[in-house]
Amino acid sequence: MKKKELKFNSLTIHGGQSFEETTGAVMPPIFQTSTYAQTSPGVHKGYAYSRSANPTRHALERSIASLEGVDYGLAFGSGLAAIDAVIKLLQPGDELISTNDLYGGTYRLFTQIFEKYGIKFHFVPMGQAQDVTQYINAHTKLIWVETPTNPMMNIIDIKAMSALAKNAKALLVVDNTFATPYLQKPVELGADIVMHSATKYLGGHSDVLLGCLAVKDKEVADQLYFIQNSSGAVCGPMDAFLTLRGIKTLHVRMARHCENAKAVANFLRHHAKVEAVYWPGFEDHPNHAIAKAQMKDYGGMVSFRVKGDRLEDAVKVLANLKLITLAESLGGVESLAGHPVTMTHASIPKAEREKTGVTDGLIRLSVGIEDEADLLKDLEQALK
Ligand code: P1T
Repeated sequence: MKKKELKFNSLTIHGGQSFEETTGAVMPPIFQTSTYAQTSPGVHKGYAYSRSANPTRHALERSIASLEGVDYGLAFGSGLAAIDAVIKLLQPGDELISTNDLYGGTYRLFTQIFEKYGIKFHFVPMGQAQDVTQYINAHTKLIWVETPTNPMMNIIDIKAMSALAKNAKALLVVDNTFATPYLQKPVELGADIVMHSATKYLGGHSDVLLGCLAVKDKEVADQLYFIQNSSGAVCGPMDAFLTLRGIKTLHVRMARHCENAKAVANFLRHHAKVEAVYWPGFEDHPNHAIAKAQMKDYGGMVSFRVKGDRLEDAVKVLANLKLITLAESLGGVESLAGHPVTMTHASIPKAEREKTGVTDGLIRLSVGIEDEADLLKDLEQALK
């Protein structure tokens, strides 16, 4: 059976993988080496120096490419390192259109690092694709989409954004961290590059920091490989190994994350101390129909606003949680709660974040795969 014909649940385990050649090891060994013996200058077995290529990293890069349905994968030391590589495709004077609701670290990288190199960023709501058209001009080189968005769980129509990008001859990049390829395949919907903070669901166990790119076209992949090797923000072999191990259970974990998040979203929605709940599975979510069309299920993330939207109430709820841990990050097997205003989105100016709904009373939950009843009990007692 050809690997390309495998279904997703088999690809997570076998995609791009084969037994290690010299020993038959079923799991890829952790090639903890910086360099490789050469028999004559430049004559080697495909590996010369681990910044350029490392077999464990390669195994992960092949896996991520196969999951996203493309030929090219690249792995970096963090999600932000992967994003950094993508933006280095641009030149001074180029413009990028990004969703205005996105991970605070991505916003900080765009505005505080790359703006000073002459790249112009437009942060715009992307809920309605036609609202983006007015920002497109001859300098537009890249459209940056995060969907579902962090933390407001907005849904962006990838197909519609792809049509806009193609018209503008710009690249469409989708940060697929929240959905993962289990739920959403951006390249099938027209994206050129898919980006992941593999620190989250792909790794899945909150024990590794890593970023990946899956790239459709060889020419773009070659440029990104040149940047990866030249800038050097690669991941280490141990981290590549841990991420590969995480990926092997991605489909099983994601199904359970989705189930538990649905239960949590419905519980919060009917709670007297909760003002609003943000989860794309609700039929009255503004882009529910698009979520339904482009995603297999609605993911493990749920955000909500405490009644009255006061900082002290949100802080009190967070401090009262017993099973759910107050921490940055998401996508691990354990449930985490975060306060975007003071944590993940603190680097976005108040006026900017409030436009998207990131206010003092907002709490973000990464719903883990514990027993649903225990999670609901913890939320109930914390809200009390
Ligand atoms: O943390 P790192 O692996 O560098 O990934 C950055 C990143 C990129 N894109 C999205 C959608 C993300 O959520 C993140 C990281 N986010 C968190 C740490 C967080 O708690 O939201």
